Amino acid sequence: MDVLATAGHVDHGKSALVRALTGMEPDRWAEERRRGLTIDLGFAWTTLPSGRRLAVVDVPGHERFVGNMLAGVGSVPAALLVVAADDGWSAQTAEHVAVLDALGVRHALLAVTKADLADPAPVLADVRERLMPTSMGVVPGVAVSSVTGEGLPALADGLERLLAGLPAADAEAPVRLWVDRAFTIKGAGTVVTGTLAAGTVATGDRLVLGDREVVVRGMHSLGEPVERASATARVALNLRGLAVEDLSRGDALRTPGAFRRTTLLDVALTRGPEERLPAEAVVHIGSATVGARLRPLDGAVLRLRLASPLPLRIGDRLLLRDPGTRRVLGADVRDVDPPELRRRGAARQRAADLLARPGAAAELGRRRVVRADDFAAMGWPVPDGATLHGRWLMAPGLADELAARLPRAVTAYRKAHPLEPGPPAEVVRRVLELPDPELLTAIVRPPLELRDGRVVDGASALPSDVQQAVDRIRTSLAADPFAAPEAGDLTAAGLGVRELAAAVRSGQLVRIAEGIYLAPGIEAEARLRLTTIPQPFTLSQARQAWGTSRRVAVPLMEWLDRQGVTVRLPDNTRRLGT
Ligand SMILES: Nc1nc2c(ncn2[C@@H]2O[C@H](COP(=O)(O)OP(=O)(O)OP(=O)(O)O)[C@@H](O)[C@H]2O)c(=O)[nH]1
Ligand SMILES: [Mg+2]
Repeated sequence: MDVLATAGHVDHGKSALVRALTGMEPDRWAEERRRGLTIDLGFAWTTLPSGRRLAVVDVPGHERFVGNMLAGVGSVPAALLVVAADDGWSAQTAEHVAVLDALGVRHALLAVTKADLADPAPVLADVRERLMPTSMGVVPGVAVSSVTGEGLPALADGLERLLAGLPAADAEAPVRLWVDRAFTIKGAGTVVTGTLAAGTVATGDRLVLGDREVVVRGMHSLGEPVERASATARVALNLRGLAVEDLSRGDALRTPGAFRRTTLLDVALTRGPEERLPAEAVVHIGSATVGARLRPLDGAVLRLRLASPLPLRIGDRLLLRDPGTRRVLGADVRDVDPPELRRRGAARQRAADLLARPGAAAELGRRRVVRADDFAAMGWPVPDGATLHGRWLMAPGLADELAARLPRAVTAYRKAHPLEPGPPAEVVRRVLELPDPELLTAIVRPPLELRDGRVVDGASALPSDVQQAVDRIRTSLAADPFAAPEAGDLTAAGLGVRELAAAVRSGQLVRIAEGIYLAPGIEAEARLRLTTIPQPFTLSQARQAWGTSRRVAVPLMEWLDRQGVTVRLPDNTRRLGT
């Protein structure tokens, strides 16, 4: 199916033409039919001679209802511009064309109506010329009369050609259905309608609205029940889990996780600005309308702060409208999660960066590490060379760079904390400025290892049960540094000769003599206590200063002699060495 919207000045015959083309009444409200004036969007459809199905969103031309017009054209890829032969190019012709141009609509057909009332040729020529510099470029035109039926076959023909030239919509893309109507149907509940511009919706699908989940209970397309519909399509969804009061025009039903809602974004104007920008404007996308504060960064680049969040992606086209002057500008979303700009000159630099269209690789480089789903939801593809680690996407080369930095960081930590086997993962995470310790698995490489929540040198690190036993011994030695564990305690803790040797190699214990193990730093502690007693001293005096038994004191004294900490005198007493 294809979908297009009408456009054009009030009373130029848009609805009459839709009626003549489809046989359906686009003016849904009694008030509209009574006044002969379209107020809100109308919907009609037909099958063209080729069999092609076409849905038409009929918009109001009256200047007061331009907001409704904007909601109608926001999601359609093509337009049917209607100009009356007896009136020609008019105020809302110009306004609607400016809107289509700002939205970047490239496919259009011109219908000059009321050909039974005036010669359509001059209007055809004039309007086609005025369209030339817009996004629509060279637009084919047909003269029609909805009263006599003249030109209707040529119109159908022109539509066939227009639709055949439309690029195919992406049926695999995530869904963002901008709601244009919400109502209740007795017995069915809440129903919303919209133009599906991309993606596929099927009954049973889970979608999100704001941060609520809803389920598609049933759906219709062009008045018929369907199981699924792919873009481009008009759809009516019957939703479970939602009251009609919870919804309104401008809400978006989205594939869960596929879009991020944002209130701050950077955009680049499609053109200009030729005049000073207003400080505030209304942002239109799809059927949504949100107030925004404009902060020009430099040239055509602006930062927008929205009054309420919108689900936006990089590459989205927005329409900025100043309701006072009715001026419209097109703007492309360049970043939905922009950095703060604090330094002097940061705004100008940011504008230059965005105008250079950095691309996904540069963007990831700037962010270093980002949640993969978040990056995709911003609208970026996965750049070449990026690496995925669990839920995280890392910039090309970053893991290698951090892995190369890590050994020095571990060595520095161990120097500062000689009693620990290595830095805790959380410390390393902070030092490397990573958002999640999970990422360390990508960065800790041999001989370093992640063990028991720490980054350790695999060559000297202990198996975790041994490490735990050693930790217990070290804890008791911290309380009483000279109370070397008894042989039985070591055996009970599972520490045999090999394990103890490994603990000594890793610098966590000091072997004083066979079966006597103390903590590193014992030398300084022993010396300190010996300075408190008269020199020279006996073994027994040293033992008392250390508060230990002969089992420990005898080998420790000899070990200290060997280290030169103490000097043995001929009478078997000792003094401290120099
Ligand atoms: N003679 C003649 N009258 C027409 C033709 N098309 C529309 N009209 C008349 O023009 C008037 C306005 O037509 P509509 O179709 O309601 O115009 P519109 O563009 O939909 O107007 P809005 O929706 O209010 O912007 C109606 O009285 C129509 O009957 C035509 O081809 N020939
Ligand atoms: Mg109308």
